[in-house]
Amino acid sequence: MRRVDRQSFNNSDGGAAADASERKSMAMKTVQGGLSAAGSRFALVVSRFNDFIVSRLVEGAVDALTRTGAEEANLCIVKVPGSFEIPLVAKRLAESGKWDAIICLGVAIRGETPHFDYVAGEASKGIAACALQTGMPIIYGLVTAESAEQAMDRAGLKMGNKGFDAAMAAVEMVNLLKVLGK
Ligand code: INI
Repeated sequence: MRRVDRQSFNNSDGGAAADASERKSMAMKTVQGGLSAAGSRFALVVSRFNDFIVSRLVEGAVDALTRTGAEEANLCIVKVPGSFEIPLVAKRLAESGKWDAIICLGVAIRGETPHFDYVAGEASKGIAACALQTGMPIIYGLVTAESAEQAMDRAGLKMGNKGFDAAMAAVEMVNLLKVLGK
């Protein structure tokens, strides 16, 4: 594979630089997590607010986990009142040492409330902070949408299922962190 990067492009000795670049890219290692969930343990933190849409995210997430080999006995759904409560519970679960990844699922709809921005913003910041503080894969599976219709599209209708995607990210991250080690 020939990689033409900015350095080789700017070098007057274009051919030699390109060859050097090629050698470098052949020696370069790519590290990524595999997609087997066998033997891994996942907790799903699930908001009850907008349950009629969030339940579809849960279905998508469980589908992804079981398709990739997770055993149902290694899955646990923990329900919280709303997305705002997700980070605290995700942190508690992460610190318990019982799980390999935490998958956070919720739906915030702008049209429904003026405090959408606070709920969505705090939940997002909290989930990110929680992952960094605990060093665990704490996966962001929140749908933020302008309307219920748009949220439904992202929960299994026109635009895939964000719950499925979040679970796949969780599986990949568990395996990536294993490869990277401590
Ligand atoms: N919770 C959500 O999960 N989604 C929302 O859209 C939402 N809005 O917009 O109000 C929402 N509010 C509840 C919030 O998460 C807390 O449960 C509540 O404020 C109690 O702390």
